[in-house]
Amino acid sequence: MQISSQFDSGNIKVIKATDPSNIELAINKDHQSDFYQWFHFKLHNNQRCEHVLHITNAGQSAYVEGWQDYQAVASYDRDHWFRVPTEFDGQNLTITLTPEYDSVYFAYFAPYSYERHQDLLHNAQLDIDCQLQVLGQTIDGRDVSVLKVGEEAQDKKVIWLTARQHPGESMAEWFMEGFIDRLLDEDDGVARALLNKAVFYLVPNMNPDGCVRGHLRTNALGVNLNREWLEPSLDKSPEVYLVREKMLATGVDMHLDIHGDEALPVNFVAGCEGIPSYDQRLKTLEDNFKSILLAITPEFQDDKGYDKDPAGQANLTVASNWVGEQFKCLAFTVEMPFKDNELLPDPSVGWSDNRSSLFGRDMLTAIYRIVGDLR
Ligand code: GEM
Ligand code: ZN
Repeated sequence: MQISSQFDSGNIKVIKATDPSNIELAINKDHQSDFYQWFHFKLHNNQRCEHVLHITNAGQSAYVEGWQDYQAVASYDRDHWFRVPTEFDGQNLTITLTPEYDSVYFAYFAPYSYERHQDLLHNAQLDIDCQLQVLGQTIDGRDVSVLKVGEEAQDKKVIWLTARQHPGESMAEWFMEGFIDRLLDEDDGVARALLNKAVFYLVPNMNPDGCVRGHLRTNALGVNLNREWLEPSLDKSPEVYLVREKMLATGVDMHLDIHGDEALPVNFVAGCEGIPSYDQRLKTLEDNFKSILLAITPEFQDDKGYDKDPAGQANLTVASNWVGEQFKCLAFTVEMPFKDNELLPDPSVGWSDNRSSLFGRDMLTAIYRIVGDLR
């Protein structure tokens, strides 16, 4: 029996792997950080017996409440990911599976690889309406890439989407894949009408280094990019620095920052109610956008979410708060679950790569319905 993780976004440490009924593993921390929760590894064994895998340090992970009612994902072909029986006893996360094939992958959520990221960018650039721009490089030397879709014009709004500041939240890039595919679909009326009203700047992956390294929450230097937006630096957080400079150059009329949430089994958004410039205009925009999204898809809800920030007390190091304050615009953090949408549960896959992608496609319609009111 072999267990390995030396591949894109791989993360596991093998403690003991001799007896299939008692495999002991641990998740590695992000480099230069105490955060950990993302795992992704391969088990190879030709014995068709029940395998019991214990992740022995789950009790000290970043978001322990994320393991309650959580089911790990597995795949034999690295394309279809399904949920497998998983229990948490407060310390150990225990996954149980009798494999159908010799090789099986396990992960915290369906991985989105760096190769697929490159394919997403380069397939998009083939579209006449899309320009692939490289803003600079990350700490490990990867491109900070943005897709510009459409052309600026006096009467057009400027809409930014950023995603996967937190690398373990791979659902964020599945969301972006669905969003981009639909936005570039020349047969899609919403997409075509929207491009007459807005130009888009899309960053499908804010943190490619952290993704490849198998991190949960930080970049190659262990920096949480979603706490860098007030004072980013080229030597600590070039990913944020470069995107933020581009935003200052283009202006922003609307921003969505796409994330995943470990604990809440729902899709939700977090607004800018705590920024100093919050006013009735922004509140009305936020309320209208949420009402629109509720009407578009039952995959969204607005009953559960983060605690609201008290007036004037928003953390302006957080992307959507800084953007909302800087540009006095509609800005949301969008959260999808690592678990499932409890309002529409699917026990076989839970919340998934495909449902994330479809949610991204639905977001286009919501933006189309609000774009005329942004300013
Ligand atoms: C969260 S967003 C921080 C809280 N935001 C608001 N507006 N309350 C983070 O960065 O901790 C996003 C995430 O981690 O998924
Ligand atoms: Zn996040």
